[in-house]
Amino acid sequence: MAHAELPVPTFSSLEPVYGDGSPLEEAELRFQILKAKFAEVFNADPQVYARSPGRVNLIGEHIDYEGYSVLPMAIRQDTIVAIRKAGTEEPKVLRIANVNDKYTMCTYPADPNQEVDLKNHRWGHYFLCGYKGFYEYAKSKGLHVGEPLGLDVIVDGTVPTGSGLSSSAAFVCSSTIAIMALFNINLPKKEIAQLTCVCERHIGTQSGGMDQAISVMAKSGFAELIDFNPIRASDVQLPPGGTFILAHSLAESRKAITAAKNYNNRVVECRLAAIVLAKKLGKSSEEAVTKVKTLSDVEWLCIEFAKKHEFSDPVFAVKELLKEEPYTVEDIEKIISVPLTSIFKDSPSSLDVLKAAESFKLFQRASHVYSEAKRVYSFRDAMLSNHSDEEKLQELGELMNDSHYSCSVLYECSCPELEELVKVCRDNGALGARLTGAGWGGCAVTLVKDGMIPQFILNLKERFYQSRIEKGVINNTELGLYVFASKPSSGAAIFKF
Ligand code: NG1
Repeated sequence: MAHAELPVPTFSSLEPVYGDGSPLEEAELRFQILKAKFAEVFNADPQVYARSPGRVNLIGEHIDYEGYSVLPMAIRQDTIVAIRKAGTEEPKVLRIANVNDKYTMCTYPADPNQEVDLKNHRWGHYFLCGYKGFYEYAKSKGLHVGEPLGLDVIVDGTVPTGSGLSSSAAFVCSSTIAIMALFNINLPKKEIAQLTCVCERHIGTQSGGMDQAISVMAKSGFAELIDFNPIRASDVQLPPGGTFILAHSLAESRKAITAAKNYNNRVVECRLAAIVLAKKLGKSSEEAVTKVKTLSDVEWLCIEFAKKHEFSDPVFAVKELLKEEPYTVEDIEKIISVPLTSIFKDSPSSLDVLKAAESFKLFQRASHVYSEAKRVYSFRDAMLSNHSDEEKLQELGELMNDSHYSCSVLYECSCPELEELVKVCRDNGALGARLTGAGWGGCAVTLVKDGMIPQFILNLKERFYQSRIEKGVINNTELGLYVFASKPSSGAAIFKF
């Protein structure tokens, strides 16, 4: 059976996930601490544990929500959720604690219909996303899971937060899977990937499904080409001789909090670009507004247009039909004859975007999305080609550099710290370097020849981190948390001991 058709695996020991040697020892210690913390806080043992990893996206940025394929791999850092059903005494509550005392206990009523309070962001909200999503799923499938119960939960996460490595998806996926396991429900991984993507939208970001898909479906040793609608994962083997190094820019990317200006803003800009293109390519206003949701919906129209001019690239249509200057609300409404507020009337987070934005860069965003979508396939093709490993690594590096340029200049999701870091990586021999994840802070991923790794990390330390260590931004001893080599790791798992 295909990997994605299988349920999330359940293990009674840690080896199948954490391997042996020091990773296993480290995991054993984490589980011991979790168990002890559970006893201390709730005076009981957890009934079940679930873990789900963070990820690094190698290429394909800000295109998953436009329906395009992406190419991430799971990293070894993960989130573990330990859980048990609490007593039946009233009031029933969700008590969510963390092994790290920095995250104080969050308490919520055991009510799956409660809204997530987006104006007061709390770390426990991500668990609530999984809790709500689980009950919505059960209801939609007519599953009898009984009256909502109180739950006791302890969380342990090693994915650095705000780093573009998807600590949020690791948390939402491990929470959802832990709750499901508590109710003895398991599903094919591709369905859990879809379900957890819907869960995470309760946090107020209009996410695509990349992070949850790779966190749930990853396979040790492989990156995955993830396709959407329907979700699919195909294994991609990275060429030998090169390693992906992750380096944190030390600027925190706070996606949920800055959504109206950054992440959701770009989702809205892409939708508007798609609607304007549809209108310019002959669709009626009504059809454009009701049927066109993403740039992938109008790609075929753009290609038809390009072909009439003896081109085949949808970017040709973008260049011919959209202006480079930002569009005001009035500019767009004049073209499509529909008020923007009515297009987004059912999406409060999009209405927040309209309130926060003065104008929209449709040309730049559409150019990024179509060109980045193409780079994902070029990246995959480079790996499958019969070129030498050396040539393959060069090609991958160049595509990563092109992707970064597009993210930085056309999509404007970089920041000064990431720009500096990417430059330092390239100046010190990286084959390619780019921001990874949503951007506006967080990590860069850089491809480095194996033989150069120790010297490369040393140079990064000297040329990027040293001044920050001196300013007290980070501690010398913590450097390993901010720069590390990463091999493709395995996906979500359940533990019952
Ligand atoms: P981060 O912020 O790196 O976890 C976000 C989205 C992805 C994708 C990338 C940009 C969530 C959970 N994840 O990732 O779906 O759109 O940005 O490629 O919102």
